[in-house]
Amino acid sequence: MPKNSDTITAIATPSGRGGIGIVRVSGNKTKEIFKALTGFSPKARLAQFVSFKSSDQKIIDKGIALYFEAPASYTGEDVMECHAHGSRIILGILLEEILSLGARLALPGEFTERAFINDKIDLLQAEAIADLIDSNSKKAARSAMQSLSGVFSDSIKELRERVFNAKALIEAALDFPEEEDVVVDTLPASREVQECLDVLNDLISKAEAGRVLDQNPSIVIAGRPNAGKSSVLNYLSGFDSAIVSTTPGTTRDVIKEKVLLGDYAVTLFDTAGIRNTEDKVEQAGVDRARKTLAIADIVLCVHDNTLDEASINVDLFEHISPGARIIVVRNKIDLCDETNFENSENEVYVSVKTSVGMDKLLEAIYQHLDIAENEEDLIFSRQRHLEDLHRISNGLKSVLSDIANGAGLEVQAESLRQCLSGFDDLTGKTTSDDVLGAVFSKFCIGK
Ligand SMILES: Nc1nc2c(ncn2[C@@H]2O[C@H](COP(=O)(O)OP(=O)(O)O)[C@@H](O)[C@H]2O)c(=O)[nH]1
Ligand SMILES: [Mg+2]
Repeated sequence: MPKNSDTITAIATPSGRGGIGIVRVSGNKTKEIFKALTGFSPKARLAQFVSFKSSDQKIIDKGIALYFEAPASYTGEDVMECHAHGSRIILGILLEEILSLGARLALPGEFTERAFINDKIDLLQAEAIADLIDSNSKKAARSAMQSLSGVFSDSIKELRERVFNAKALIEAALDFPEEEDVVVDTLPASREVQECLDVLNDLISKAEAGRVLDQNPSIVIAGRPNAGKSSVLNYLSGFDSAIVSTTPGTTRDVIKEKVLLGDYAVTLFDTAGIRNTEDKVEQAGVDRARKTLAIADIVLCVHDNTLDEASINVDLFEHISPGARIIVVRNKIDLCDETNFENSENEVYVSVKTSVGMDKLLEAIYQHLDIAENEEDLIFSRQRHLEDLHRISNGLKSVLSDIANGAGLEVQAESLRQCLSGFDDLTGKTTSDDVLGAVFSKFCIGK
């Protein structure tokens, strides 16, 4: 029996306690399961308050049962949702009961995979669902939502249509018998292909800009011993994860914290103060600090502002990855006599101790994190998308040069056909099982 004819079930809410927990069922046994479990016949799209009962008629829980009739459901099949109390035990018993009624446990992403198979969504939208669930910033969530609504898919479909039309132009010329001496006007086709390429390049740049959305930017805090690095980490993370001490060389290992800064989830790294030291353990920490700098998206170079310029750690800059943004954080201004400080997006004067200027530091960080102001300028993309988009772009470029070099029409049409298959891979029309498997297996169970 093909696996898609099974009725599947899973707990759809995260594990742990909660007010409500949901068990989902999808497939052609759903109706029977609904009846057996609740004693009622399901009514589509109506919230029915029921007692969920086991086969020996014991009440498992009371809650809401929802029924969606195929094809008007998430998966495109008959779907039931049991909204019970959010206890792992209750949900577990409910799940066992549904399994005993003939369903099997769903694989990760299997509900969404069925939605894809039943043409409720394309592959780009399926990926957007996973990206939405996993999104770690408001911007990422909004951008994933746009893809889920079909904005990315629609641009791809529109572009595919245009490439298809360009191919039709070329194929129409192909239909002339060879012996007829017609001069084929290649201009309309080449103009159309060039326009497609322009639109595609715009999509590629939005997709490249949106590539960062699913990655937590790394913010590395570095500088001399005692400059106040660990204090900055504790301030930004909102709790004391690193030991703050007057003894230089206290932080030896790299301390890593995932925190939410405003709209953004970031990973903060506190590092050992960079200096030459005889202490082997401290030296190992310094080496790690240097390595961490190489992966930084943003480096906060913390400097004790009571010290002179010469003590800024120049050695530190050598190790920072070339693409990283650097913010010089001049700390301990509470100890300085001066009160007029000029802040810029790359240099801020703060006192972690009194919090003065820390709002400016956050603003500077936000500015560097702000990859694009408008969500429309970003497409939440994956490596797979970029590879397919570049493949199509290369295909279109070679068609243009084929046309320019007067290559045969058959060659041009074939190149365009390959571009079309690139679009189909992207939306999942012809995507290989391996790629599909890789996409859906990364979903959580119950989605
Ligand atoms: N007066 C003052 N002291 C600070 C400030 N920030 C940190 N310190 C102190 O400087 C010392 C070193 O701080 P720490 O965060 O451990 O520095 P690290 O070695 O760079 O990690 C500690 O005694 C902190 O209390 C500040 O803004 N003002
Ligand atoms: Mg420290």
